[in-house]
Order: sequence, then C-alpha cells, then structure tokens
Amino acid sequence: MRAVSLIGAPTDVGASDRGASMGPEAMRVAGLHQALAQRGLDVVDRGNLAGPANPWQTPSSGYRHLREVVEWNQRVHDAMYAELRHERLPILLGGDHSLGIGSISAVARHCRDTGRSLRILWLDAHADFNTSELSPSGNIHGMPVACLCGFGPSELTRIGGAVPAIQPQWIRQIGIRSVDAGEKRFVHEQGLEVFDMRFIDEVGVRQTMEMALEGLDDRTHLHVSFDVDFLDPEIAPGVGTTIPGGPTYREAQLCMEMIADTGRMGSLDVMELNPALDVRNRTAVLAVDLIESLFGKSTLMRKHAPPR
Ligand code: Z70
Ligand code: MN
Ligand code: MN
Ligand code: MN
Repeated sequence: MRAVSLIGAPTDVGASDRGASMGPEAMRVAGLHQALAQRGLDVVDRGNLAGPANPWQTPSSGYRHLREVVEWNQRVHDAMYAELRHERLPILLGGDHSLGIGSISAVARHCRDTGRSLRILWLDAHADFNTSELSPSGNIHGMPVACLCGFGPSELTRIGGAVPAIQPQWIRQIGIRSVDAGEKRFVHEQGLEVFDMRFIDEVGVRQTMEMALEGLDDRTHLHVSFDVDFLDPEIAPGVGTTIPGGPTYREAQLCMEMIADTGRMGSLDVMELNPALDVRNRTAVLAVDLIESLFGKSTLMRKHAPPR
C-alpha cells in the first residue's frame, strides 16, 4: 500500500499528565507530511478528529475519564477503519496510548473482513496491560493491550465489533522496562510475548527483531504501535513518563529498518509525544526520522546481507 493517511487524535484524556494532546501538531511542524511525500508516498492529512475535552478528574470506579476515552476511541476506530477500507495505510498521530484500543480494534476488524492474520508490534517502555483492579493510577493509557485482549470495560472491549478484538499471541512487545507488580503477573498469566530491555541488552536488536517478526507471510497485516517513550529519554525527552534505559538512536533505527524490510506494515500509531515536555521539538523531529525509516529510508542500497 503506497497511499498513506495521517489522522490526528489530539487528546490526553487517557493519561494523568497533560500535553499529549499537542502531539499531532508537533508531528506536522516536524515535517511528517513532507518527509513521507518525499519518499514517493501519496500522503493525505485528514486533519484532527474532534472529541470531548479533558475534564481533569480523579478516577471513578477504577477509571479516569472512561466516558471521554470511549468517545475518542470510537472516533479513532471509525477513522482508521475508513482508511483501511479504502486500501490506505493509516497513521494515527496521538494522543495518549489509550487510543490504541480504537486503532487496533479497527485494524483487527479489517483483518477479519479481508481474511488476513494480524501481527502487532508494541514498541513501548510500558506493557500497557493493566486492568482497573491492577492499575495503580486508573489511567486508561496503561490498559489498552488488556482491553484489546478482552479485559476491560465492555464499552472499550467491544469497539471493533468482536470481543476480544485480538489474541495475546498476535502481539510482540519490545523495549519494555516499566511494568507494575500486578500487571507483571497478568502479562505472564496471559502469555504475552515480551522482548524487554534486558532481552535486547543480552541478544541485541537484530536477533530480537528477527524473533518478533518471525512467521509473517503475505497474508499478514503488520500493525506497529509506537509509544514514543519506547526511546531512551536521552534522545526523546518529549514524553509524559521518561523511563531510563531505552533503545539508543541507532538501536531504534534498526528496529524500524527491519520492520520496513518485511514490507508488511499496514498501519501505524505514533503515541504519547508530549510537546509540552520536549526541547525545541527534537522528539517530534526524531519521531519523523524514525517513521521515514519505517517507510524504507535507508542510508545505502545494500549489496550483502550481513553475516549471521
Ligand atoms: C503505569 C500505569 C503508562 C505511560 C503508560 C504507567 C502507564 N503502568 N504511562 N504510558 N506514559 O499507570 O498503568
Ligand atoms: Mn488492506
Ligand atoms: Mn504505551
Ligand atoms: Mn509508554
């Protein structure tokens, strides 16, 4: 698919830190549209979705702003699904990561429609696998993976028309380094495949990504959910929660280059960019650079595959 659509979802209702609502505009200012157009893609910017304001309240019954999160996710679902139906590759510009529920449930629906299998790469410092019982914060951006797997309030789990929207075995989590105690037990119980930072330190990005991308075929739709806090805070300060010990610039580039080499990416989320905490928009500029790699920018044409 060479046609790409940008969808802005300017909200931080799923978080307790404010500012991810400015993410879409920062990505535009960093030149995302032009960078992709320069790669020969047909790029359309659909502008920003509209939704309820952030009411800035404490959690109630275990969730902060559940009603608003549901509404935003319904709109994200509809917008992503419409692009997929038109054979365009949607790029969701977040916005906090709770919107991964609407995005990925739309992708899963599209895969059911078209008889494809789905592989999800979840690039994040966090597992985002909390439930309201397990969550220390009530913030729904810590819960999208659980909701997609059917563990969450029905208003969120049913957005894509099938419950659960996805199976845990379809997911590969990469770069994880901050997981809450109850969440950790639940990740193990559900058998999520997690390549955490220790794994990456021990085997390296190359082998990690080979494992995460194993088994794709020409019927696989690959969805990449990129939480910008995946990156090391030294290179990416513009996120709500900086967690030390993330991938370096080159490690992150290699992840993206190896994803591009599969030729299977059919949809992308770029989430949790927080311009209020950034330094001269450098995190947005870095995100654009990494997205260019996801779409096949490479330093040189390669003559040889490197030895194993
Ligand atoms: C913690 C929670 C979180 C950011 C996700 C953190 C969740 N596990 N934080 N993304 N930035 O509150 O559930
Ligand atoms: Mn398709
Ligand atoms: Mn996340
Ligand atoms: Mn995160």
